[in-house]
Amino acid sequence: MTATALPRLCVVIPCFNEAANVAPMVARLDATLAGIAWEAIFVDDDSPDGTSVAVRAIAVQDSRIRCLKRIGRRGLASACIEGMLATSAPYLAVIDGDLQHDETLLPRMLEALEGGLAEIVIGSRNIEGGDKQGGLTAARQMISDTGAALANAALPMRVSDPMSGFFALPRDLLEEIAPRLTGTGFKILLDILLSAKRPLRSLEIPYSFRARVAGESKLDAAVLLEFAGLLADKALGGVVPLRFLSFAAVGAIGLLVHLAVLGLLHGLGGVGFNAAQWSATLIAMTVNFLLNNRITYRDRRLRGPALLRGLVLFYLVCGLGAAANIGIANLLLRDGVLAWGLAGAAGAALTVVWNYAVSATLVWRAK
Ligand SMILES: Nc1nc2c(ncn2[C@@H]2O[C@H](COP(=O)(O)OP(=O)(O)O)[C@@H](O)[C@H]2O)c(=O)[nH]1
Ligand SMILES: [Mg+2]
Repeated sequence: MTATALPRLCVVIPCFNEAANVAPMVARLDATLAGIAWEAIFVDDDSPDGTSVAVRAIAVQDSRIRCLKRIGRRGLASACIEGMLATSAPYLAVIDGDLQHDETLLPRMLEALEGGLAEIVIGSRNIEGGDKQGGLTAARQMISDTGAALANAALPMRVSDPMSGFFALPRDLLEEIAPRLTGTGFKILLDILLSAKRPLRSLEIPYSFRARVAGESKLDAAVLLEFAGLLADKALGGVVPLRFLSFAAVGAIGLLVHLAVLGLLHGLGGVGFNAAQWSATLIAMTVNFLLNNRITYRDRRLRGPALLRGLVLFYLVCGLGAAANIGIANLLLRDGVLAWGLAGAAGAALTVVWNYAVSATLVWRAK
């Protein structure tokens, strides 16, 4: 067997339920990258529509096409990172697998990197010549604009489209930054720019975001929350786990729900305090569970029978947590260690940590 030369460019294509877009994507890459040694890695999170089957059907005849299939995992950012780390090509590009990005930019991106014009080249919808209207609804556009403004406040350099999912960089640079990446959520480019520890020399090339033809978008309002989480994580130097922040924020919402229900039932409705307290606790725990399931653990989201099982477990975990909260607060108070306010706060803080640690391992265990 003879060895073949290493490709210059590896195109990393995150995809989830994009089976219908795989063959057209390969055909477009083949056309636009003629004359360049390239390979493509489709990173598929075990899509139910058989995306990986579609990739492998092409891969058996074309060794430039590879499939990185992850089981029991979800996440755009981590898919991109793992794809980028799975190649030895000197230059990397990331592009969506839904044909919304303009792949004809790739040769220019590679040229700019090879020519040393920039350390990172970004496909941008927000500069002159770019068109952001094409594939975005008004609401998505607003999220994107708000995000870009917030991101620029946190970044050491100006980037007009820091939320872009279409960019290219040398592998060396990615490997240098990789250990510091947060790797959760959707904003892989922003993660890279924030983790670089120095302003990267960037070049933005305008393009028009195309409308989706096949498949559907996986982004929703939770993305903005996730984005806030990414900024918080970077601001805190990655010491406090993001999930914990999200869990604690959901807990704070639960507390408000609890007080509101208690006020409604006991204060306004004249329901006895104990009954009102029990109802408020149950409702707040249920709201907490559903929010955590949707936001904090969206990548391990429970559905169907598992959702019910999880809810019951969550009641148990929180019930124990509440008992411990009262016990600890009483102890601290009895021994005169702390004043009642501080004793209560210490009890509550321990409860959040307990609830977080135990529900992460029992209710939403990683598969
Ligand atoms: N591997 C992987 N790919 C994903 C995941 N979520 C989204 N994608 C892919 O990331 C790209 C961008 O996602 P999309 O939903 O189109 O985002 P939008 O274009 O901003 O609406 C698409 O190619 C998706 O198939 C995921 O959890 N895992
Ligand atoms: Mg898309």
